[in-house]
Amino acid sequence: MRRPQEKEPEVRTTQDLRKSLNDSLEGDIRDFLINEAELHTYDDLTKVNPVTPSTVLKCLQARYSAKVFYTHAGCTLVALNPFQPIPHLYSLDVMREYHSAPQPQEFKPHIFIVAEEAYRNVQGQVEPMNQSLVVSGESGAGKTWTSRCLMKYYATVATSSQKCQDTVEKIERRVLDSNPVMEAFGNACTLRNSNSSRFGKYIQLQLNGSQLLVGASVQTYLLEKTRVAFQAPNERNFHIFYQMMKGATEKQRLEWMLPLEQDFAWLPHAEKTLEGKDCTSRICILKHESQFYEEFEELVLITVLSLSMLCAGFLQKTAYLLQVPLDELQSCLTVRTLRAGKQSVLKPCTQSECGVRRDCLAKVIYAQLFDWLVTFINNSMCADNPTWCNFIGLLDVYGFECFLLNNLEQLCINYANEKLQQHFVAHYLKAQQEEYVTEGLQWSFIRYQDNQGCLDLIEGSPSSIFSLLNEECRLNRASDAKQFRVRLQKELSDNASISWDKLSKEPHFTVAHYADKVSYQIEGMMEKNKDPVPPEIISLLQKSQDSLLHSLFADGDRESEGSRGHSKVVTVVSKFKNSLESLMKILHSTTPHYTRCIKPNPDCRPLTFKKEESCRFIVHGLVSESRFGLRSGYPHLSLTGPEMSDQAVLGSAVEDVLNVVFKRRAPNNNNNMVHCGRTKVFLTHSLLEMLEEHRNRVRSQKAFCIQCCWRRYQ
Ligand code: AD9
Ligand code: MG
Repeated sequence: MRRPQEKEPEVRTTQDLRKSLNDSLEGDIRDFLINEAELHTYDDLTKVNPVTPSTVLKCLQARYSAKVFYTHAGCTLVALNPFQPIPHLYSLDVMREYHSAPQPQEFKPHIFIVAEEAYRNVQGQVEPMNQSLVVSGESGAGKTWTSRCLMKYYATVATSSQKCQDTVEKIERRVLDSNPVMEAFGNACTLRNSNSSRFGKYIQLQLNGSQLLVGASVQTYLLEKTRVAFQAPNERNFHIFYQMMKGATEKQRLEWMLPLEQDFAWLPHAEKTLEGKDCTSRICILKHESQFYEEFEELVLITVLSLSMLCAGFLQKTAYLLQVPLDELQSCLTVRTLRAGKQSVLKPCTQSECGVRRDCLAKVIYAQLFDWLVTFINNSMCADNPTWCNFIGLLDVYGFECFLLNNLEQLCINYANEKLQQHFVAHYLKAQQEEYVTEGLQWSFIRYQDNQGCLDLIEGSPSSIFSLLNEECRLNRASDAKQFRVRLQKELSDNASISWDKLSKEPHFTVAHYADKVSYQIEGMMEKNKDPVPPEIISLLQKSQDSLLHSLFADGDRESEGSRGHSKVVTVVSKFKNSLESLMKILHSTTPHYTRCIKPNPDCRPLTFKKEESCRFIVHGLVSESRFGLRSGYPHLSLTGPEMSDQAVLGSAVEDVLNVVFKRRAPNNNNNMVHCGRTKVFLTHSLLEMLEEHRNRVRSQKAFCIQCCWRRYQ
């Protein structure tokens, strides 16, 4: 709050000022600059001053070099991926230490602080409150790893009761077991991550009145089933295929008619290992560690092997393994039935149509299998309703994606991330905004990016990308990418979040997401949204002699092409939107805790920190979170007495106080360090820290003086 005519004061710690940071310095806060040599000691990014992308990045880099992987950013925890096992960081002893500490938040930043905070919150001071742990970050940043870590934490700390040790142990095992099984079926090696989750999941850990883990349930979101039949160059199919192929015994090989060294087109890059373990050892782990394994082995065999056979062109073997009549399998893949009123005409498929049908058979079996697996896992670990009263939910969805070519899968994934971002903004920023407005503060000093425009573009009504895609599907006409692009342009160009690259030859649209701009190709998008399943395929599978496979399709609830009336097409985006809306409802009804995982280098190299663009984007997000000290908003001093009618008077009083405290001059108000409201004075975390430090200094000086006097007196 320096007056304009005042002389520029001397900088106290000139030697600490680094030239490289000068550009990002604002006004006069140079006095309070961080010391770069000590950057790694900042365990909360809100304490870094000034908070700029450059200082935040430097701080994270310094901590990473010092092998410190967790940092607070106000209310968010930032987790840097070491890409290397750090066993001592997650040992049972460490878990117990955080769990038994009276104030775990005073310990070094750790994922266990977040875990423990949620665990304590569940019981609530007034009434129990369900909690959600939302783990976000780009692909390969460590979300799944972090979720596993959180599950282990609860499976350890929430099971200490002697009384029901047996049941608890069983549940704890089942909950932990669900991870390797679901990852085997739902994860795959991609360009970004060798164990990339190709589905989203929300696990609810159910706790009873004594806060013991008594069960769990899992909800999954949009499995990327197209991967079964198509893998981008240098990517792989789902892990389970390789694990079954490599892990089969000689006897099984014969029984399943499995060739020894067969190159399956659908199983590229079989030689790759996952986290240092090859597929043979992985399937062994799965067999030994998972109680589920035996129960679903049969199903796995049928589907996995038949799909592989199918792709290698062994129709006879496929029919045998699927236990369906060979001639019907053949005709279902090569002939389509056209219906005109009550009449039906058989029409041979072209070669490419046959390929599409084969892929469709594979996808529909795999998707049903995955759903069955999720139901199976839920049945085996979900507690009876009266037993549990609260839950802690762990959300691990696919991270924001931007490839060279992006299609419907990426649009859905990035849409999910937009929804989560909106939830974050709504939860933390809007609540604060309301308080500031009540206090009569100018909200403008908090700048944040509201992504409502982008969400309107994707899912809004009456016109949005989703609604137009759905309309195309309802019209049931041959999809034309160029025409669709024209429609998008006509109907949505008012929205600032959409644009088109005029030079691009392929029909596409570009969406400005909160994270980055992503270009989506339109070709194939409408077909993927329709996700048609020929009715012949469903009726074929219903005839399977295998009881499990038969049961998967018995009720015929999987809508097929033919069974759909034009008016009630359930498209991929409609289903996804609905499932996300239910997720958001759950999230809104719980207390959220955010962890942002950061991938420090694009190549997943151990202990390597590169300031790549991808990293920068996350850092920019963190800057806004940190800058505004979100732990509890701005720390504030509540004033007693009547409401201040004149905030200017209060402002100058605060200025005087700070001038006295800091002897020379207070930090400049233009730097947003102090804001005077009606009943409160809001300070930034950094100013608060300075005041605290000053108080400590004064106290120790006083103590020193007292000691001296005492000695002299003696
Ligand atoms: V994706 O959106 O599913 O593609 P995630 O889930 O964010 O992605 P994942 O958890 O799979 O990434 O982490 C990628 C790899 O980083 C893991 O396979 C581990 O090898 C590595 N990782 C992640 N976090 C840690 C950690 N805290 N300590 C050691 C880690 N290694
Ligand atoms: Mg993952």
